[in-house]
Amino acid sequence: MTIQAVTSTVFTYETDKVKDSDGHTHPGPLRTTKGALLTIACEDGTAGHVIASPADVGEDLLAAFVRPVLEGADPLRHEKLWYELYKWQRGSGGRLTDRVLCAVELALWDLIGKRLGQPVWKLVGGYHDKILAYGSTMCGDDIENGLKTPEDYGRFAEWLVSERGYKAVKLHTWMPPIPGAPDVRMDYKACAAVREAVGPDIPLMLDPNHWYSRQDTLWLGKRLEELGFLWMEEPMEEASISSYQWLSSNLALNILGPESMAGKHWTRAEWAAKGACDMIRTGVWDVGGIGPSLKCARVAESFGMSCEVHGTGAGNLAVCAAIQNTTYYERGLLHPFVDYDRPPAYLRRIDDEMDRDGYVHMRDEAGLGQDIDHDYIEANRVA
Ligand code: LLH
Ligand code: MG
Repeated sequence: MTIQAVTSTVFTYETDKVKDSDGHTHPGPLRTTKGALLTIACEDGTAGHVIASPADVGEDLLAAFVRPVLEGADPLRHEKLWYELYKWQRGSGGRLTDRVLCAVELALWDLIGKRLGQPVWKLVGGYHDKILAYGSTMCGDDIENGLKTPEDYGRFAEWLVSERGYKAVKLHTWMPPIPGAPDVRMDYKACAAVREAVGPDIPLMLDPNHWYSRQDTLWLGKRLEELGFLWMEEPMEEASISSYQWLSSNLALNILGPESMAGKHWTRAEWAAKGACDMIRTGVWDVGGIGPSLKCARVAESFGMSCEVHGTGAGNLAVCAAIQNTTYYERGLLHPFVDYDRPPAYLRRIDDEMDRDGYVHMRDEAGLGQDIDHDYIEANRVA
């Protein structure tokens, strides 16, 4: 079986979310936006799919890099195909990003799963058949009764735990361009309000502004230790490994990283070797797919660390389920005014339905486990 065609279908759908000028997601008025369906198909009609951002699967990228590697190839040789694409990155002038690599790799895994009649999470490890999710909030905002005040965070966290069943919660606090942000003291107040609201037994994590100074970060980290937080992630520029070595040696609190730092599993290995973190971060869209995420997990395992997966969706869920050394699946981003459990129009159900006890159960369906509404996409495709 060989790959015959790689295509991208751009479509429109309605969303109630907006991105601010710094790229953080918040609730917003209903508006029309665009998504893309990447399809990798074999000559016998077997096809793998993934939903991606149109910019990551543009026709120019498919023509220049993806089709020359994939067309005519055996999809089961995924590691070889990943390497061939990866090697294009250096000479691509920055066009072939890790997100492009990820989109292609996820569609390839979906194809492999469908071809073999097996779920991807089992093919790549199959350690957990269910995984606890943590409720991951959106960043702070200036919306009345949204996530504007520490008390808003406390109220929302209490709802997440007592009404929705989450067994752990992570706060994203206020970041520019929200007026007054960033402010470590406000961050601390939000964390204290959440601890007060959920009690001492619920694990809590913090993902604050990413450009704090060493001193602000240390001050906040010491307060989080007092509040019994499980981890803090990305409080400083991640390119400065020395800053994270310094931070980790000055705090008992777990530091999780790197999340947004380039370099895939190679960077994660450097962080582990240099003692810059206590837990390793990966995420399929950050490191170029499921394959490199599994390598990050093996690096973490070799250093006796957990590997905590960044972000939501079928690919990240498959990694969480595949590996032994992880704690949670990140479910979000959540906000009092957003119904996370309602699928977008292009899906028949969300990828990560969660039960009342806070578990996401893995499905026994072939492929990645996304339930894509192909009729909707066809009816709403952009010419
Ligand atoms: O800045 C944001 O909106 C969040 O930090 C976001 O990137 C989120 O995905 C994250 O970092 N989760 O851990
Ligand atoms: Mg993060």
